[in-house]
Amino acid sequence: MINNEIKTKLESILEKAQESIKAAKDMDIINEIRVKVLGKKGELTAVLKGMKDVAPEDRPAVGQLVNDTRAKIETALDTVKTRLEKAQMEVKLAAEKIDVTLPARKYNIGHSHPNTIALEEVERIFIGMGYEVVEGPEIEYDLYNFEKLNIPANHPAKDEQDTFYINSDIVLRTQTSPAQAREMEKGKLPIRMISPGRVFRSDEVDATHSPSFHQIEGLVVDEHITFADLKGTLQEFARELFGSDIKTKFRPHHFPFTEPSAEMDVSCFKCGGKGCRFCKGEGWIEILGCGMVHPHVFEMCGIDPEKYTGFAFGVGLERIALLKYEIDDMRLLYENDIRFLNQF
Ligand code: 2U9
Repeated sequence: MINNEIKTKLESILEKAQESIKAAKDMDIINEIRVKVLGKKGELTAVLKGMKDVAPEDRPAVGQLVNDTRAKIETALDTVKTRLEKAQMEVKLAAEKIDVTLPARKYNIGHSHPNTIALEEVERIFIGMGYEVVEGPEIEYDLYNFEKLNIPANHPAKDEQDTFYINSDIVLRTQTSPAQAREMEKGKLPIRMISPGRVFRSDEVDATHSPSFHQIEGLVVDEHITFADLKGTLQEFARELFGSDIKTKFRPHHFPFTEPSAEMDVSCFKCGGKGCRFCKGEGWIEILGCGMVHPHVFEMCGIDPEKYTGFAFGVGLERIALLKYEIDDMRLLYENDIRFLNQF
């Protein structure tokens, strides 16, 4: 009697389970059915717990019946599980379909800044003449930025208006010369170097000024270096940069760190020297400052001025970039507008 009751109960469990498995729409429902029927507190487990009331001789047959029912339900669950997973995968594959015939997305790699292009060009020219590129710190001791370059305490260039002071001993360098003074102090001679980098001056922003700009300075120190070496080198530099038919002109000037000092002009590469709007009718364009290193600078940097001579020069990188690419406002160089940069 009990056996029949159990048999009917098992058939009912199986039938109901198969029906709900068949109707299941997703894996959550399948898992719920598995717990509800086969779980620890499930319907089939409850039947097993009733085995104590079954006569011992009938227990194997009833046990077999429970196992068969469990196996049938598991098979049904697995079949639907496989079907649902397959359907899920098909939906996923359809949604993630890639059209390999679409053109690739354009990769924007940006553009070199005109300052960078000009710097690389200047470096290329001087490296070709055997110069080394040496960089120095942007925050400098007053000692290296001024004193060792023969700019004494009362010099106008030291005025608060021109220099950003961090404290009374430390400044944002106003020129890259301190990097050269440091190189001289190392005592390894001869020297043939250029020193490019950012410099700072307390200037108002306008079309030709900025509180932060870039310089390239050069320094040659050896025995028997003369003003003729300076002229030959800088003439060659100008020809490489602006064209082989360029003429150069040296005008006397004054810098505290060089003696004698000069400024170098190049013949206008737009009009060939006749005079045009670009050179403001002059036929000449000012390019750089230069001179023979002052003996006092040598002394302060530990070099014997009786044995060694040398020349130095300084050029504004922005000035070269503006001239070379015919840009009429320096501020354009600092806006980083890709439409501007793409033109060079
Ligand atoms: C040492 C000794 C001397 C570097 C020099 C200039 C002339 C010069 C200006 C160009 C435009 C600065 O950027 S600018 O405003 N520079 O005219 N610079 S000679 O002379 C040195 C450097 C280092 C030890």
